[in-house]
Amino acid sequence: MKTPFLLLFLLFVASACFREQPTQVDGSLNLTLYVKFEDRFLNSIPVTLKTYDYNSTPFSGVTDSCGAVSFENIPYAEYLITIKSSAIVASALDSNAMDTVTVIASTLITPTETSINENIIIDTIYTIASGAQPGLKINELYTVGPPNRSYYFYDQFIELYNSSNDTIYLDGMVICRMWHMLESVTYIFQFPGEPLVGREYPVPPETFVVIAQDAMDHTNIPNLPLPESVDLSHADWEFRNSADYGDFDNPDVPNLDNIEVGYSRDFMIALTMDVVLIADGSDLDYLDGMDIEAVIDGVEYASFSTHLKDIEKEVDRGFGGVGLTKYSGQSLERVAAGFDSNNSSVDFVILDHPTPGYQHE
Ligand SMILES: [Ca+2]
Ligand SMILES: [Ca+2]
Ligand SMILES: [Ca+2]
Ligand SMILES: [Ca+2]
Repeated sequence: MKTPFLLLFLLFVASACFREQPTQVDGSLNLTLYVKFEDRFLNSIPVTLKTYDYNSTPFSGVTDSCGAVSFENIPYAEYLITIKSSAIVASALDSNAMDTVTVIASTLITPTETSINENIIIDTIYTIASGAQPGLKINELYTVGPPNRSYYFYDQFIELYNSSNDTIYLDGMVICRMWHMLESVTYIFQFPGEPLVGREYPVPPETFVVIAQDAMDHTNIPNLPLPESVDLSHADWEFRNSADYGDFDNPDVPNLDNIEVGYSRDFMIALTMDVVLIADGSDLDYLDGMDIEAVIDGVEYASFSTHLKDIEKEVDRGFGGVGLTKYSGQSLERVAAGFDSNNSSVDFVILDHPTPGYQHE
């Protein structure tokens, strides 16, 4: 029964030959690529080369023990280099240990006449951890509450940032507080709209999105002076559990609602240790955890350096927030807007004050 597939394949090859791309090449190229992650060369990594200049099948190779892969006598052309592979890399948390993470790269290599010999290219491809590519990021987590003696932390907010060049749509996305690893979701609140296809709630490139626990002016609570809190009355969104009639609802600020059956409280995260995820809404079956394929970004934070991780290293290789202090008004923000190496130990800094809707200087 293989014949139909073979026929289809031959038809495909035949039709591909009728396209207008040239099949004669203008010369050849010897290309050597070194593949690195951070400061380490990676061996045994599959590398794929594809050119759109010629009608040719992709080339593939695997890096050797020096982290190099060579392609000889390939057509002289521009190539798209792609890598997606698991790799053994230095641990983000223990300098004596190694971790397995998925590394990715997608880079164009263009032969230029400025090369010493234009037919020989030697270059280095820098891979990044999967999850570190530009996109929608959890940019700031303000969790600890303002200075106060009333255990007030209802001014918590999460700030997102679109670090990509494309508009991203929040429709149907979910924000989760995790308990331990992807298998255990503590809370799951969802943006309105249809996941993956909805186009109602755009986030243009380089835009911040503030999601308040309660979208009110927390500096102006009756009989509770909180001058160092934040005015979130103009937040972009607020968490609002429609099963909790006591949960404040600012009519001018749209809501993310709880979707967990039987849960009737607000979206609250722990002050100094937790994991927060944003996911694309393709996995709403929270009882068996969250599919890693659905995760857009995840951040772990903990106030003490000996903390053991509560989320997979594929989501976050480290954790931010060492030194966070309850009821101090501190906030945790990426070092630069959207900066993400998938290692919150280096991606985040503690600020003295939160910065809802903007990046600290
Ligand atoms: Ca709320
Ligand atoms: Ca509202
Ligand atoms: Ca990330
Ligand atoms: Ca901010």
